[in-house]
Amino acid sequence: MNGLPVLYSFRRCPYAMRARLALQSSGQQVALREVVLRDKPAEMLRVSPKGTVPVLVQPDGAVLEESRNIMDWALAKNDPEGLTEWPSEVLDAMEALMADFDGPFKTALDRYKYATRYADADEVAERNKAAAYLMKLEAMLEGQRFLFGERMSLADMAILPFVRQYAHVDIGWFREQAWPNVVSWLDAFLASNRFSAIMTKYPQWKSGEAGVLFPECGERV
Ligand SMILES: N[C@@H](CCC(=O)N[C@@H](CS)C(=O)NCC(=O)O)C(=O)O
Repeated sequence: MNGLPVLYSFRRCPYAMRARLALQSSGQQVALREVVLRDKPAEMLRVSPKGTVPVLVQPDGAVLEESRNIMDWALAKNDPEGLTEWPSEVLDAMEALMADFDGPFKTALDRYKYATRYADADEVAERNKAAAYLMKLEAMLEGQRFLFGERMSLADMAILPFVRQYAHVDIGWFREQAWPNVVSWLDAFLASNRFSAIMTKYPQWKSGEAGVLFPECGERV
């Protein structure tokens, strides 16, 4: 495991999920250290004091502490699925879409999911704010399997874990809404080998341990 980048990760975190999805697609192996958010390892906080996961530490000590940067780093090394290989105008549209989901969609999602933590949050209003972004995806998915065509893109990979989080706040309600394309897109992702390969359960990493080799076989599944 020596010489491999280290990834501090948390299984259920959507940001860590998308980092693992990109690493798994690229076949870039890391030593994964499973973090418990209420008990973050001192080793992680030393290199990334802001204390969020995922964090990737390269063998030369360089630190990536934003999930999008970890995705971009892995896919720049190797992108066998062509997740980033699209015409420049499509790549621009993907960036704009990912910014919407990382920004106002995620803000509304947090205030919907954790409404009790925000004194002024109206759960239904926040749910509706986020829903407007899902209606945009619904239109994009009309007649095609993925957001930008018949194959997965960086944007699908970056956004799906957050749509999963939204859906699971109230899955019954989510399934009844007028977005059948979004439901099918999410269901196909949740049923995929790709998803199960990044959702393996690992015990909490303890200082001095090597970490777990991820992805397990270094190949895309
Ligand atoms: N902008 C960061 C956000 C990462 C983030 O907020 N992760 C959450 C977990 S899903 C976290 O670590 N929160 C810190 C905490 O809960 O203590 C990224 O893209 O990596």
